[in-house]
Amino acid sequence: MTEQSCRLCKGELREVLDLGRQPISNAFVRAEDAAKVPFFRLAIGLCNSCAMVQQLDEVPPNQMFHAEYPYRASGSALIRKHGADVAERIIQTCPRGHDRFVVEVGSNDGVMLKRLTDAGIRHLGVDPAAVAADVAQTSGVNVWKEFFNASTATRIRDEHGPAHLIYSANTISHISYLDSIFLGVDILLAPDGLFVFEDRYLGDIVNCVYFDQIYDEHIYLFSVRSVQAMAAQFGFELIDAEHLPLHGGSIRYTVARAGTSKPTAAVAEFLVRESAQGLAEEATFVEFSAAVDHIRTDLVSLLRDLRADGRRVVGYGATSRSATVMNYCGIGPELLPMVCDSTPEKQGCLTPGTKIPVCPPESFSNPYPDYALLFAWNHAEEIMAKERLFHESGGRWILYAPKVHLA
Ligand code: DWN
Ligand code: ZN
Repeated sequence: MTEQSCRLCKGELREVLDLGRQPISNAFVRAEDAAKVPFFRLAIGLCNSCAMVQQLDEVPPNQMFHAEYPYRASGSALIRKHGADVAERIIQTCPRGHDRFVVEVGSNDGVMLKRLTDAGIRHLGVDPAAVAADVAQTSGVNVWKEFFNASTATRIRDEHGPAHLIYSANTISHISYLDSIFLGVDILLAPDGLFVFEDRYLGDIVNCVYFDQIYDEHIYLFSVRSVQAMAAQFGFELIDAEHLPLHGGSIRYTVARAGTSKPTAAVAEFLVRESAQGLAEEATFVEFSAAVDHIRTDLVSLLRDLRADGRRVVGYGATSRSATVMNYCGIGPELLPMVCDSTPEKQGCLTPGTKIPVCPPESFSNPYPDYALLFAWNHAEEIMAKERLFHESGGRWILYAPKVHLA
């Protein structure tokens, strides 16, 4: 189903980038099931009216976010620390002895809510990824294993009362039916409550050519302008926007009921920067598309040259994003014999579409390759520290954005 009009404002959508036929990015399956992995056309469009960048084709949510969804938020030190920081901030805003109810949409394995549990703050996580939710429940977190929408919100409110804070990280942009999300927020949120969500930032994606942030799960690529328009459309107001260094650059959006809070200066400042960057201009994406193509040409020729020289190259981090890179560039086992990853649920499986074996991290040093293509670049600091012996023994990291380079 190809969207021609904006999912939010029904404005005209203009296609600005086509990354071709792509698999479901987290469809890590055993070899015998690899041929069954569904594909779709990965292309994005820019809305003429509200500037929302969004997928043109769409994968059904239950095919992406099913019970065995393999991503584990606690799988990196970066996200564990971020979860702790967010929880600490929430705890600071909860005056002792006051009853506060916090709902997290997309709570995954409880990396943030675990801390609220320990602090005795009333909370509820909502996440359809049942196996990840089981991990959260085991650590005492309250979770409902389902999708958040208007009907879930109604039942939460009936059972727990209004929420003072609805928080979400890297989830709201993954949901196409945002009208039901905002209706749910309207039903569940206390009159002076806040809806706070964090998502990768279009400004950084365009600026640093992070084209791998475009994959099935990322229905929308938010900008401050498009989020402001979206909130207003549903009777809310964007009152703050805070840049975070996560995942190559993210924004924490704070939304309140319209007219209940005065927006901070940050919102206006971002809008000025975005119009200077041309984030609502088609020409910006023509340039972006050319830069993406350039990366593909350079990366494939580098991998081919290294193979011709008899060098051994492997992948590091079987991220969701790596599916976009490998399938768009046509990188298969002949160029990359394996990808190592620390997520047990991915090990022993094949990468979606390109069918490269995913191996445990121990296999990385047994023996070290000559080069490692770092798909988990957003965790570069942790990974490079962990694998410093690779570099000390002459190994080189290959990175591909904003340009292909070695480290
Ligand atoms: O938006 C999303 C982000 C938040 O998480 C989701 N749509 C899905 C997921 O995206 P991702 O798979 O690109 O996430 P990460 O956090 O970039 O994935 C890191 C991958 O790297 C994981 O599979 C684990 C692996 N890893 C590793 O093998 N060794 C990570 C670290 C830190 C390591 O040391
Ligand atoms: Zn629109």
